[in-house]
Amino acid sequence: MINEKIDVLIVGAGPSGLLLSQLLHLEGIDSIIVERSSKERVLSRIRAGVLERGTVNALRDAGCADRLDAQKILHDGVILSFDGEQFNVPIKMLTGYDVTIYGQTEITADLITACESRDQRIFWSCPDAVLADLKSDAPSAMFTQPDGEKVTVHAKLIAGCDGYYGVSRQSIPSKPSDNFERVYPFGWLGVMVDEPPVAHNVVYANHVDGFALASMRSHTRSRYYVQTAPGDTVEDWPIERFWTAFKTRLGALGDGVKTGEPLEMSIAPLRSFVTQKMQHGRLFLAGDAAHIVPPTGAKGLNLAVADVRRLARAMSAWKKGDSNGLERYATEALERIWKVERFSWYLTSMMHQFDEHKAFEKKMQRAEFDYVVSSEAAQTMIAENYVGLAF
Ligand code: FAS
Ligand code: PHB
Repeated sequence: MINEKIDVLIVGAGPSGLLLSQLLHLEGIDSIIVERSSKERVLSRIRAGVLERGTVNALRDAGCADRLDAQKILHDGVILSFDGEQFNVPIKMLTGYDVTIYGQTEITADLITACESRDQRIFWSCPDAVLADLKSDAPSAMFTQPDGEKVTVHAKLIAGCDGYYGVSRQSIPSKPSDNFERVYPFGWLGVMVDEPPVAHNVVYANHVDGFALASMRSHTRSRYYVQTAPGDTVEDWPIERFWTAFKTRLGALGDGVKTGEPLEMSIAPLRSFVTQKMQHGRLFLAGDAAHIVPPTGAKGLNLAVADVRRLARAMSAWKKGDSNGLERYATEALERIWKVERFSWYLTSMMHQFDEHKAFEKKMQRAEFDYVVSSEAAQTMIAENYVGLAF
């Protein structure tokens, strides 16, 4: 039993929960984190790699960006490829901003290091958290520690940072009309390999065989993806099949791909999802707990950080007696969330092969690419979304 009533209970020790605890600590707000998985499992996850300016600034504000600033790679453009024809969108020339390459895995490690340096209380490997009394002024969470000890934490506020499959959103009464979802008829098979990246910028490629993405983690470690059919598993994709598909879908650029044995291979499903119910009583959702974007456009992690910055600011004001930010949190967060959902849906729709598409839809995809190539206005729309809308 945790006898004292803490300020904030955070559910989930992914980037959202860890960053929130760090930002709250800097404001003198005490929190406890409960995490379903072990620390090792959390640290082993491979996910995002492209950071918007707002995300980098948030990590700097949190005092967790030293390794990022030492190791980062800056990109001044992003390459769109259509049936082997490439176009580099000059994002820095059009917006004045770069994007930063630095893996989410590293961000998680940096945030956990910061938590441990200040003895942040994190209950790892507690998969059964139950939230209660969310509409009261003393909401609580009950969970069981690995040694079997039952723990009850009473808090003044609860932050649901536990991702799409977490308990927090499930604890909010909602109607079907509160939630919006599009499940895409394909997945992404991701490969990490210790070989130099094929291009100096990230490449999004639409090819008649399917989508491919060429990214990186450093100048010697590449992160590559190909679109896969619904129901495909990693077992359906021996590495030789992956390399053949990846090189083909990149067109002439594919000739320069340095192949190798994968450090990791995994398939992620693609969906767009938003719940309008980001708040219920003293529970506030942030990150993937509230929304999911297809990874085309590299927005998932960045959108989560935007929520966390907004929620941390609102909780800091609440601590000083001003609850307006918390009352407006969901409304203001959703305004930006929908714009980011739009961009992720737009790039996913433009750059993937859809079985249901007929000749007309395929022509529309190609026309969109040709319009971007011919129009600085269209390039600027892509650029300002890719570097990150202000928050
Ligand atoms: P997360 O899902 O990262 O973290 C939630 C945490 O809560 C996890 O540690 C989980 O174990 C924990 N949790 C869950 N249920 C719980 C419970 N009941 N009790 C306690 N803890 C609980 N984004 C990109 O921009 N680019 C990408 O390439 C990309 N690839 C992705 C691949 C995969 C497989 C997934 C799932 C997501 C990917 N994303 C990508 C999106 C991803 O980066 C998220 O946006 C980011 O992890 C969001 O962070 P969190 O909101 O912290 O959610
Ligand atoms: C990555 O580097 O993992 C990455 C880059 C861009 C995306 C998605 C993932 O859109």
